[in-house]
Amino acid sequence: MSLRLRRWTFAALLAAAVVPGVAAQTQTAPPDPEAGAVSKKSAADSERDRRFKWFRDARFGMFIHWGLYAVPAGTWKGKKIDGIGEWIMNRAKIPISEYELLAKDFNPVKFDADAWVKVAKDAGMKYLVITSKHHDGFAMFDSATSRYDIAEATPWKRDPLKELAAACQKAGIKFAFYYSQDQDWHESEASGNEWDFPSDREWKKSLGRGYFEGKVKGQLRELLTGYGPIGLIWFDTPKLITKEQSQDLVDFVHKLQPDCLVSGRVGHGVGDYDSAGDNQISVGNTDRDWETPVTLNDTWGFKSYDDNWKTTHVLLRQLVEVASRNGNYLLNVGPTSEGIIPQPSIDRLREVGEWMKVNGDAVYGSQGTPFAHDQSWGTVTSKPGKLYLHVFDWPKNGSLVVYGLKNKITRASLLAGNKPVKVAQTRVAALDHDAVRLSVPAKPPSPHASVVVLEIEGAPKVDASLIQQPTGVVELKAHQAKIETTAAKPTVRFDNRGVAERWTTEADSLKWEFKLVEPGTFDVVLVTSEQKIRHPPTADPWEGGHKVLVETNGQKVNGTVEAQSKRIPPHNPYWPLPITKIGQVKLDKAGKQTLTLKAEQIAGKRFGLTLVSVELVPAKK
Ligand code: FHN
Repeated sequence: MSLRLRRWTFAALLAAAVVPGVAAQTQTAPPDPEAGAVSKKSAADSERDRRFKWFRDARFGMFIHWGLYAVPAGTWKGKKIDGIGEWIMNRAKIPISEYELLAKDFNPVKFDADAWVKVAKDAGMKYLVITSKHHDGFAMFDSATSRYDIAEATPWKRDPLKELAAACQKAGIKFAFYYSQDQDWHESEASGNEWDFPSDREWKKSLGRGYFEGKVKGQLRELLTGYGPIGLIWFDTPKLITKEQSQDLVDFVHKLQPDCLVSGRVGHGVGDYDSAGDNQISVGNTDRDWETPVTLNDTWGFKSYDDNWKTTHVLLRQLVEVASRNGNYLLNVGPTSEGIIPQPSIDRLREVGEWMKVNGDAVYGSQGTPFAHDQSWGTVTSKPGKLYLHVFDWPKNGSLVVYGLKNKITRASLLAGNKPVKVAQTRVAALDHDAVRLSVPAKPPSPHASVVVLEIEGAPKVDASLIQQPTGVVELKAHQAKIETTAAKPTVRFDNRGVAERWTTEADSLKWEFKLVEPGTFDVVLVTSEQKIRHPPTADPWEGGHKVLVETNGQKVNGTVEAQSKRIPPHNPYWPLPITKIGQVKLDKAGKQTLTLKAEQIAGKRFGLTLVSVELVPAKK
């Protein structure tokens, strides 16, 4: 049996299976650029385009996790508590009666809504999503539904969400709410609190009616009627919620504010758009809108001792990678209980904003890359008539090369300063191979990503093959393979990163077709993935020892998967990638080639073989 997962559909197929709360996606074929026919949009598509316009234009938003958890800030009774800061109540099993007392110490006298919104605006963010109620059940607004709220239970007595709504309105930033609909550790009819409400609740097959109809809908009604137009409701962690309840919430939100979008984490695939896993940059390119939430350090809610800040370089890489895959990047800050956004966050956001001021055209309202393969130097976004090359590794020899573009380029320039760049296009008809060579200055305009704009004639036409890159490397990503199996169905599936996981049987294999430009001798390198880094770390995040067989061009290479070295991908730093070189192959003819990877013996069956890609790397002479 063979199952071809096309690039634009595979994440769609699998997202729902692997990420809690990710919406299932409808499968529709993308327009065929070669066909030349302009398909008529259905009324539903046009309506969706209208509702999503601001979201697609924005591409970049600010997430804010702010709540009572900012008071203990990761430390409970003198002990540092592992994990993300806003989970302290759960991790330390703090009884409700004790946790409630934190409200007395929550006095954010330094809070300034305009100042927070300015930080977002200066960073180039176009929307802001704040926790109106997180899993701890505490409402960060003046709620008439529950007295467990900031205006009644704290000495501060203000409603910061009212102030933020007004500040966003003034600044032209879309305002939105996070709302934890399922976990509410303050309520017995919700999910999550097994320490106050003992876990013998076998009967609990859904969110309790009193909680759902009372607190959840009551508070959502307040949020959707008292704070002006709301861009979206960011639901989270669907667990107990039934499909009917998820749909009920979607309808409830749309009834109160028809244009308000609903995040996929409302559950059961009924949200308006998809959500990738936390800190997970999806391969995207589905026909659904999607977003990924990312932390600036490792926590969402403030933790006084979490100093593992991502660099500006990594943040920009993530932002651009997400845009290049048609997604939105929602970057989180966790303010202190005094109401201050930590300075390291502000510093990085300012630098991101400086880059966006110059290069924002390549991100706002952009669409993803038309290419099937990644570029060795960075990534690509597009707009009608334009391709934006985001170059993270600026060429040292002054020549930036792009393979596979068939359109005529009418002009090439650096986005910074609109300086023209010399361009040469060549074509080898026998190989159906097109190359663009750009003569770029020695010094990159940006220390992070320098953007080269290609103005092209017509809609992008690209070679759909996986082409060997100008560096000589052939990169065959797991999700770009055809899965073959001798079993009734394969066990292998792909996570949001496009990584093959659950490869636990010898029945499955992966097969790629690719285009070789420069024949030669190549090292065969397997790039595998550890499980996501957790705090505290999981005991054994990776399994090796699998015996594999690679077949290409009539040659066979056997090997064992080992962690000979590790890579940390800049855009997905929570997943270290163990690397194994298993041998060499000689490919002596340019043109179409195939490569098959078989698992001859899977050693560990917990995770199995977790494959990112097979690479053919020119062997050193
Ligand atoms: O449990 C939450 C977590 O605290 C945080 O809010 C993140 C943000 O995406 N969502 C949940 C975990 O996925």
